[in-house]
Amino acid sequence: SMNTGCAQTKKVVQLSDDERMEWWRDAKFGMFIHWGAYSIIGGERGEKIAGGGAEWAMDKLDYTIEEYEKFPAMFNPELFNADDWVKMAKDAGMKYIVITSKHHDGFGLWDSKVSDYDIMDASPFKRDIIRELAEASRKQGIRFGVYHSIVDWHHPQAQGNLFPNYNAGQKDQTVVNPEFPQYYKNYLKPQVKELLTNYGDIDIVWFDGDWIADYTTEMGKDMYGFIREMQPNTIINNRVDKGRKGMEGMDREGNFAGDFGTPEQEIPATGIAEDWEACMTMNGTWGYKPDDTKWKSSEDLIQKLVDIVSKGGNFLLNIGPDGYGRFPSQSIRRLKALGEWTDANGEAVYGAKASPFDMPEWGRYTSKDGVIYAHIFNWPEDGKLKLNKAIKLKNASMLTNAATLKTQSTADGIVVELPTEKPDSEVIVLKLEI
Ligand code: FUL
Repeated sequence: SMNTGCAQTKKVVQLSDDERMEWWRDAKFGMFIHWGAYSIIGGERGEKIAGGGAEWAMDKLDYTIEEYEKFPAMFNPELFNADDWVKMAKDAGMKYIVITSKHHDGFGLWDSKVSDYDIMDASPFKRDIIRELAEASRKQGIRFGVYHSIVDWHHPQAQGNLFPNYNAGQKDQTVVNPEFPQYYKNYLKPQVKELLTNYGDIDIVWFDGDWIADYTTEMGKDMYGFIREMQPNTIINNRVDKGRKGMEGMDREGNFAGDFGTPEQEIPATGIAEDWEACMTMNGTWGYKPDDTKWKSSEDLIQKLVDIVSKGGNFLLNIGPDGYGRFPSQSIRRLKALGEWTDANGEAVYGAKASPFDMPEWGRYTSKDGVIYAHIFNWPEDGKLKLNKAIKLKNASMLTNAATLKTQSTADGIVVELPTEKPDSEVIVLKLEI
């Protein structure tokens, strides 16, 4: 494979933490992609993975390593087109992509010299998926990152105690594979090095599997430094650190807990001072599972995006493409709705800050200098929208209609008179100039 040598030849300017995080803080909305050999198993014996997490098929369906290897050997997603995927993300209003370079099953989607268990050697596809997506992202002007699992069910030293073939199903989290440090040094780090040196800028490194008993705080610290040395300006999630899910342990002072928190399938009830990103599925599973029925509505997803931005976070919304390389049609429909909404209302999302006020019962606020945005989830029946008392209003209009809306001053604050009929949009946004 070709080594572009970018990291070696390009002069890299070391940014301050705030400068480094700036694009990410403004971006607000990204696409997560869970894709791998498990994407061709999704529907098989669906009831055994009924709880979601079809990407866990190897574990949940009790495959041995040898049994599972037949799936990479069949993984031949001839309909995959990186440009199409990136365009769908962009059109949905997403500013970055994070794809699984390797999930827990251990199968790599890039051309690896460290292992033969990769797309070039273990599958008939023989196209470097990470390279194609990295290049398409750069060409279309969106940021690119990789999800990389620390746990590796294909590697005898890194299966952890969740995989039933290791320690005969023991769930004791204190069990340690004494050889894990060898995997860390001779396999995991070299993998990460390939990803960080052969593909130009990797904007985000999103670790997972840090719960594995064998992974230590020292390794996390070492890994964080190792990556920043290769690419000083990349952004790393808090799961690089041992056992740091959600917001737990976020500590920008020590900086070792990573750069942002990763609440999973949940939106923290109130805003958090640290940087954070909520990752979420559109349905009930990360990996492809055609019999899944738990699809969130487009309206729900748009409101979740607004909710997250109003609390100062980012939204990483997942797609689980199928084994041919297609996004599920249900996902495509939702991406289109998100795109239409962000197209019309993006001003109230990108670069916006958390709400300075308590949550109103009709929806959410976001803010920018001199402007408050009111996102209406529940259209008031009498058409009167009560603003927070602290708002000193100069002008109110809808984002999609510049006409000034009438207002009344009351002892309780300003009331905006809305059109009696709710315009046809999942969330109507008012621009309040203050
Ligand atoms: C979890 C993983 O176990 C899931 O499979 C998924 O990748 C999610 C984002 O993180 O911890």
